[in-house]
Amino acid sequence: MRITALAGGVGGARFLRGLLHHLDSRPPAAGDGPHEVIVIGNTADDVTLHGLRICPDLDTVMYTLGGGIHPEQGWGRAGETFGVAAELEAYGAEPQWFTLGDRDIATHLVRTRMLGLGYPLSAVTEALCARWQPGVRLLPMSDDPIETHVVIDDPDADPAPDGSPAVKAVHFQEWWVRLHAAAPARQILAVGIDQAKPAPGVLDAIAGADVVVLPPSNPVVSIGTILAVPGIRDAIRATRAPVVGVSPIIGGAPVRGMADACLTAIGVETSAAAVADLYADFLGGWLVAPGDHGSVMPDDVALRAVPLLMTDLEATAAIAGAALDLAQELAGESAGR
Ligand code: FO1
Repeated sequence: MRITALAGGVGGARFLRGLLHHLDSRPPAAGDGPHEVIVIGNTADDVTLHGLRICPDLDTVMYTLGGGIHPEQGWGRAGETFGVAAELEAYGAEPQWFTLGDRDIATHLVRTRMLGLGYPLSAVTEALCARWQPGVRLLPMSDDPIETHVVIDDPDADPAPDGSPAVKAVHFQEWWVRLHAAAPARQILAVGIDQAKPAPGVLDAIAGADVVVLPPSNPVVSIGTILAVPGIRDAIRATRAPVVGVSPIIGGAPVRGMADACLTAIGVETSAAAVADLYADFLGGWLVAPGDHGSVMPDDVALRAVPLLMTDLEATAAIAGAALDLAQELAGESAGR
């Protein structure tokens, strides 16, 4: 089975780990080759700090599936040391609010050097994954620079002449990590996305998929951003593959992260149904938690209620299995039509 998944950071990576574990126990259909998973990763969280290009969502998928992730954090490396970070602090090198571990820095040094030599991000990611062997093909959504920036009130500046509060734009990482998404986002902008193209292989991965899966990643700054790369949403709407998603919201709250702050910023209710609505133009099936089964869903989206807490590998594998089962039902129906 060829599965293409759109993934953001921690939640997406954890889901993918469960998906691979589930596929280990799901023999390919007769005549099919081995299962193949292609991951289209969000790159708009990317940031340049201390002269290094950092790709948090790509690294979280690579480390999680490659066995190097810090398991509790869901980002950065296991067994980290912070010698370089301590030295940077001693120099007063800003910013101090984004902690880079020594092992993680090696990833950013290799990436920054290759980008500087002219390699596209997709080639850099392939090179880094050659070491980590994540068991999936990890594609950046685009090789072009895209960065999420957040417009927030600027308490230090005078109000505008019309009296409206002064605002400023900060990089998503500053809003997310330093401000804990506590400053209300007046706007969330993916800077550069209109000029961006899907990375090589991305559109083919969508068109050639047997199943397209949306893990429970942030619907605004992860999945939403991937969908906003010109050409990607159209490809998902056009693919013959059933598209099945897993709600990142359980009972009106995000399982982790701060998807609620992001949804509020775009005027969307924090609910499983409201997120499904964001994908209504292509979504075939939607997994929600048992308590959310009653909520009104967009038309012709097949709903399944399953426990959605990714408490451990087996629980996550069961969610992934339910998503694939739903996709096969949908494929069977459309084949039947
Ligand atoms: N998140 C934090 O809350 N604090 C940090 O200091 C931090 C450092 C960091 C370094 C590398 C990296 O790949 C991720 C890091 N993150 C940190 C997480 C990051 O902000 C998020 O994983 C994503 O951007 C959101 O999905």
